[in-house]
Amino acid sequence: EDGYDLWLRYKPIESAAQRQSRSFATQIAGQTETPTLRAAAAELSRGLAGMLGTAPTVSGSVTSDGAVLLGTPTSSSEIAALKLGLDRVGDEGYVLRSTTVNGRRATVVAARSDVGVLYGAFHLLRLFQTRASLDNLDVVESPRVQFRILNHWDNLDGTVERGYSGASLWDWHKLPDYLDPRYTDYARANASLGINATVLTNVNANATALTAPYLDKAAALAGVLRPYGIRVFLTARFSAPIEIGGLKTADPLDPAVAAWWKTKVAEIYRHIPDFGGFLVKANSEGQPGPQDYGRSHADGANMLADALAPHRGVVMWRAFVYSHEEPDDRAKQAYSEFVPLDGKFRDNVLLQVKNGAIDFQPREPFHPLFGAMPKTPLMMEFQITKEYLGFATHLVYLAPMYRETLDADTWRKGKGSTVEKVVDGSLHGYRRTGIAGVANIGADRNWSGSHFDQANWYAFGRLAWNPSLSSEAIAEEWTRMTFSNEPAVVEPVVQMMLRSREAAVDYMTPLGLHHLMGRGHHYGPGPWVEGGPRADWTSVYYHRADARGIGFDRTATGSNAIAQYAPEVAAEFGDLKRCPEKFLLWFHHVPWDYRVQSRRTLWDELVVTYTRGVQSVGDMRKTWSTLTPYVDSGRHAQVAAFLTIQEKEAQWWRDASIAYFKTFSKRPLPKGFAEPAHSLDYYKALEFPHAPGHH
Ligand code: BDP
Repeated sequence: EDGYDLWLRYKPIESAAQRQSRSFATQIAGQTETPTLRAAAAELSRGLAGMLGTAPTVSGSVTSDGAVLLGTPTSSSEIAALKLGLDRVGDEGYVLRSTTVNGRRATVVAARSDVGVLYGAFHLLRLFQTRASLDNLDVVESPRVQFRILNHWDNLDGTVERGYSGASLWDWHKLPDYLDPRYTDYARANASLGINATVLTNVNANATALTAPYLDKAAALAGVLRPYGIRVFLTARFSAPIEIGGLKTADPLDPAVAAWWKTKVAEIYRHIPDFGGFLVKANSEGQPGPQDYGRSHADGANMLADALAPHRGVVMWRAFVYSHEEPDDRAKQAYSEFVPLDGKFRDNVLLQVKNGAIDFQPREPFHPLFGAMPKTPLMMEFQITKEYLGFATHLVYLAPMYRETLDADTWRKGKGSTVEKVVDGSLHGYRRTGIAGVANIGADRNWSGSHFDQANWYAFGRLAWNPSLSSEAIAEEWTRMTFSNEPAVVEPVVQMMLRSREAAVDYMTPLGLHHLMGRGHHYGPGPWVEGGPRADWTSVYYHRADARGIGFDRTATGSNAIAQYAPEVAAEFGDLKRCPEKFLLWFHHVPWDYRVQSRRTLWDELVVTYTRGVQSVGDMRKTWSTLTPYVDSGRHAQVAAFLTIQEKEAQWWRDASIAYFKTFSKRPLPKGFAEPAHSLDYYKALEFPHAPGHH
């Protein structure tokens, strides 16, 4: 196996259990005349045939015991007659119910909409795939979040910004005439998770994507994705009116500019009638934006929102901003710029906020914007591609990281005001909600660059549908579907996955350290990085190590970034004694001899933690090596090889970091801990020869 089939492998169920499973899927019943219902029936056929060894018969209505009846009250009078109370599942939800139809035992997959039926079909398949009970089903599901959207950072030339899985999936050259079958498999995989939207193009946008030939290509893709409930979005380069419109300005308050966008948007909708809208990165890292004309982010977003409103499109405006002038603390900038704009955005604007205030680090405290803009729908932006987490060769399961942010308490409306409630809209009563994930999908056979990185795509999708799911439950589902239902596999693999993120934090950036990676490509350790165009693109800016200690003082004696949190949170983070140790050096500059919870000195604790990270990877490698009998050799070998790379590089991170920070701490390593294998100069001189994903 090469991983192409993802979690939709549909391998035969062990023979002992197959007969039992078959009795729940003798027949696929229902009228499936729309493209989406056809896709649902086709997926059921394919999945059940694979797992049961024989394809169920197909019938317009239920005629045998063990039928699966699928449809909506419109497509099926049998479903209409069942009175399933479908109103409660909304436009995308579904019901799975064991019942009797025409005197026959049946499992019903029903929804108000076709796409709900499709999602329900995938859920039913998942029950088969994970060997869950199929008796007495009474499942009622609906998504908690409205826009469950992937952000592809894909360029029109086929490269992918921060993508580690080969070239872009979109073959712009052959579109619109050739529709690679992979597009359909991509749609199936996303629909299996309930992902309902995708941004095809990079946030560092190219206006060419909005020209007629490219709109034809995007429309062709939209045509493939539509039956699977996926709407297409594009990134809008703010200066497009100049670059492709021949205007002299892109000033959002200039009537000619607004008119240009209105016309352009109307043209897009002629190509793609259900176009979702724009994702915009403006006035950030050199991208053009409204501030170039002395206008605010709200002026820019609202102008685009007005163009999209007649077509029911939305703007996802990113809050990841930082200006040309260096701020005293980059972590503070988004909050400072956007909080004053709360309530100033049109109805069809969502503000897309990264989970933390710096940039997708292995660990960041939650972004202070969450909870601070009650009148503006804030959507979450997670990164699925592992830009700062060892690319595709390091095994890091990201659900625990996503969970950590969603579970964080903003305290904005008292205890329990979690980020999860901000994002699902319940805390502030947002009318629109969304979760975006920066995709890790590329043209590699296994889609994500490694087998375990598929789990991060999977976990993102499952959490976008239901942001309360546990990391463990998601890992278990995924492992069962991707590798095996054998307890000898499920248990150790889930444990490995659950520990993996903490392991990476330990060997890369323990105790709240951040932004210490190699310059530019962001691979490997670079705590010594300094100089260059901006201080906040260096490592020394973030760790601030000196003879006294290490860490970024963000309390009142420093940048006072803690003041951007609710008083209860600020009090906790700002107090050296109360600050969670995992964020210690994020918020405090701490003396080397400070005693942490373990009673070790900070310096000793750092060394211990780096070392533990390396050991954890060694443990993962050993665990994986015991699974040879259970996992096909192709996938087993690749994971094993990648774990070997990861262990070597975890050691590199540890040794290089210790060699460097030692020059400040000037303290010996604790007893029994090995000195770095090489000198600091050796590590500094290492050049990472070729890093994908950085253009
Ligand atoms: C950073 C990436 C950069 C992206 C930027 C963004 O290094 O490539 O363009 O974020 O989110 O993480 O816009």
